[in-house]
Amino acid sequence: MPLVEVNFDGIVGPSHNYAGLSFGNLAATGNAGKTAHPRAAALQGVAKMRHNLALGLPQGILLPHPRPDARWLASLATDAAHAEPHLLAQSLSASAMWAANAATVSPAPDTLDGKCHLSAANLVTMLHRSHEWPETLRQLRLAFGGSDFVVHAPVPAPFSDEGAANHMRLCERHDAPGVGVFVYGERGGPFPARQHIEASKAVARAHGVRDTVFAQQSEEAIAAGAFHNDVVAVANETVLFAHEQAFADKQRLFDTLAAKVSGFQLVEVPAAEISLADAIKSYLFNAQLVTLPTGGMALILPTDAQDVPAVWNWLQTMIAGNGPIRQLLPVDVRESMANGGGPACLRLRVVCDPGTIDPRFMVDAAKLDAIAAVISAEWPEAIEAAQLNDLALHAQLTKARESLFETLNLTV
Ligand code: SUG
Repeated sequence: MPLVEVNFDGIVGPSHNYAGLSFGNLAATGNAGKTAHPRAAALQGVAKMRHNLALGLPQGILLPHPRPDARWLASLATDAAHAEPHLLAQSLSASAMWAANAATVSPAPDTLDGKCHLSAANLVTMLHRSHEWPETLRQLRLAFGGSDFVVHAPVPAPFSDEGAANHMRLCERHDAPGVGVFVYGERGGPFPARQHIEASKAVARAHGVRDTVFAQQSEEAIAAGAFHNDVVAVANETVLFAHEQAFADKQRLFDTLAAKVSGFQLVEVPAAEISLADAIKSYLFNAQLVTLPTGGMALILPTDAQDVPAVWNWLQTMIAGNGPIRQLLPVDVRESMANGGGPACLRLRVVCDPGTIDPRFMVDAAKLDAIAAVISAEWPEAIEAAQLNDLALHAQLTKARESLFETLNLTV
């Protein structure tokens, strides 16, 4: 079976809420305290997967983490019944839904040992995300337990790593050797730079990536709210789609890629046409740029991009031209978007033979129906900020997750 790109979407967990925990993520802090709708959020995620399956794209899943995270609270010598509200909120986030932050992936054609390497991200910059990695690692070791894969534990603190959200791969075709572009940050104005260059270098070394490029995110992008590179740039095969202000030294990056990648195509959006602020509000770059089985590339982008006239007009002009991106396919992921997570945040890309993945982590339309039935029956309809300390709600969250795992024949 040839190597293909499989997208693993994080199923939105039943604790999805707006606690405003991510400093530097303008949507998340701007929506702090609003009522969240976990059931609708998770069904939006399932609808996106159905949409992508219907395009003929193979689809996988990663599963919600236990919330509140009792193991993490125990490591702080407390529990959900006694934790102070600020700690309880940190233990309840459904942030594992953003699977692009689960790991960095280097497919087999790029690595010295010819295996596909995955490194779980430590996510140490944000407290609510810093305790994701043990469950992420457990799931990755199950899903990618076969001999074609090597799954690595995270890089140690303090070198912060946010996974594939700061990594791009350019190649002639998915199954051909590619260049791993590791994007790191140094400064972000008032906001933290979440990807440390030492973490990127350690991951590249651990994976044995033959061809690497290290590129710095621009300070202005992070300061404008691009807390991850995938908020201002996305790559697929030979194409890099990026905002003019995404990188600190864009010319060096573009020249390097042009020299390394045969057929390299840059689709750059000028700041004069779409400001960084509009790019971040619309999340047009936080799109899944995919090669369709029928040929040509499509941009699966949030419906929010339609609401920003400068963005939608620019996209219409792009499509009318003769560039490599031939279709715009909007998907509604508004509940996730309100926490700063678009279509690309919700998925982890793995180029592999789908037959080598634990089948419990692969989905088809029938399995998505079964997942949607559990979500509809068990996910809370709404979670308000004042409910976060409700022990009955916590019991519901645990039961909902257990039902999903049972349906998928997985152990919690
Ligand atoms: O880490 N939001 C996430 C959004 C992650 C988006 N992922 C990518 N760009 N790949 C974050 O900032 C908000 C959670 C809260 O505030 O409760 C949050 O974690």
